[in-house]
Amino acid sequence: ALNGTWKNDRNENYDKFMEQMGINMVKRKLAEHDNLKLIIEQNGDKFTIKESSNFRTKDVEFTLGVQFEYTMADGTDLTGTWVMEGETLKGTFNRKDNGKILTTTRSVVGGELVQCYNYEGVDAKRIFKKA
Ligand code: MYR
Repeated sequence: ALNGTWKNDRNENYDKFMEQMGINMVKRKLAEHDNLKLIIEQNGDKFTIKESSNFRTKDVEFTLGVQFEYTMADGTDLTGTWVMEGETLKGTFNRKDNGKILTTTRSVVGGELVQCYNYEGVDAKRIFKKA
């Protein structure tokens, strides 16, 4: 159900979230309108995510329950795991630079892909429409 091509349509509280992550204002302004596109392909417990945005293109592969590394567009390194709970992907990632935890979920709600984020008490959402 998560499979497909998803284009960012709008965000909720994303600026505050990025601020909590320590991202400076100039980068936040650019990131708010980064034209993020995710192509999600699930095969059993393996996922391939083709991420593209104004910043970069990147292929990410992971297996549910298996720890992997991910570098954010600003260079911040994370290590963590996605698991599936029902129809929802739930991710727990650790920042390598400070050890703090970022949690995130992905689910399809009303035909839209909703990705929720939490970091240090601040929640945000990025909402994507199917391309
Ligand atoms: C993926 O499934 O797309 C790869 C792993 C994603 C890890 C969690 C994403 C965190 C990115 C946060 C960016 C927010 C900028 C402050």
